[in-house]
Amino acid sequence: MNIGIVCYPTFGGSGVLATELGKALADKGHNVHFITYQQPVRLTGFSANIFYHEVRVPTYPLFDYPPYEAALASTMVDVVKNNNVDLLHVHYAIPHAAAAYMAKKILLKENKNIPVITTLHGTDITLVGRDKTYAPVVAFSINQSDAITAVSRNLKEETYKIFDIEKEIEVIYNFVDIKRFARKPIDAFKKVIAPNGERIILHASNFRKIKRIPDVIRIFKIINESIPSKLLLVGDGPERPMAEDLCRELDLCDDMRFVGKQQDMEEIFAIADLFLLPSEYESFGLSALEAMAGGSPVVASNAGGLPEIIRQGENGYMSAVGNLHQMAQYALEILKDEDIYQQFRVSAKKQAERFDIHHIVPQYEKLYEKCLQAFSVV
Ligand code: GMT
Repeated sequence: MNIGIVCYPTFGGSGVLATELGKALADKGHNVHFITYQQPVRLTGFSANIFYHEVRVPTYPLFDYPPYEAALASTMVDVVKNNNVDLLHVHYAIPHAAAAYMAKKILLKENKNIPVITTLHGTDITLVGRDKTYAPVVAFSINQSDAITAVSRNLKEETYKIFDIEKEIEVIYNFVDIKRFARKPIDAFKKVIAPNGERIILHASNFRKIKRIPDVIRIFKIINESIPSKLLLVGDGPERPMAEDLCRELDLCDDMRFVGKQQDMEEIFAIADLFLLPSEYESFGLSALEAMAGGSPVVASNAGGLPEIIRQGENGYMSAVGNLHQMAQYALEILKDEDIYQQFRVSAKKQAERFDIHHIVPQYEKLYEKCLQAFSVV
């Protein structure tokens, strides 16, 4: 198949997932055309079946806001026409589903009818999408998609609650490449972060409000008062300056390290002892799954789709959003006893295997085939 993939190329989970999906499809022999405004961060190395098409968004003195959506739709049309693309799979509804709808209509005029598949990832529905600034376009363009997928049951239910969706939403869970994440820790790296063998607590995110970064730091403070530990913070975003202030205010700077955006997350997950994700909402929590694949138990909020991947008391623990004290106690329960800790590690890896790339990618292929078949019958 020739597949066009549209996504955000940045460090967000939706772009990571879309890129990993494209790479996996290319490994299986499909031709994959990435259509993005920058090279996706996880699109590294050469693959004979992968093509990258940059969306250029020219500026003009008249434009306070360059029309990205029009540029994207036009690039989709161009890529589809010139590369015999069979279908377009767009990740994150805003504005990708609307741009795909526009591209589809233009292509139809030229007698090319191709399916558009939209994968909903989270805030494109629950936060940004539901805002009335975007909602009518989001609802319309999702309904115009030929197939809709959501990354968790929770997100599917939320989508039906928030919008009037006339079609079936299929749940296809996010995935992880178990083989890649099941790495031995690099001792030298571990020593830099925890020179005296302290426990390494990890949080990785885009540092947005929804991630509740102050909770991460305050949970760590309670842990740190009980056991020698270090907090490793990966990623960057609007909450970072506040987080640095809080670290100084709580006198934690010697035990916390901000390492910014990182490419080789598998090396970071490998040295972590526990992953913290106390978010306000997570449709899925891809970073938690990747942490589990690396053998880290997860302590998180019980928001959104997190209960679909975390098993209470087996591979991690969940508490109500904002219940810092309980989350810290759960983390200590896991970390204080080596036998318990090892059981959680084994269980975390086992759970991650259920979401292995080899189980999930075929579900997308099946959906593509179903869509193409429906189109060939028409
Ligand atoms: O919605 C966001 O915050 C951004 C989005 C992204 O692009 O990273 O994250 C969402 O998609 C991820 C991949 O499917 C999920 O793992 C995240 O849970 C989800 N984030 C939220 O729902 C907050």
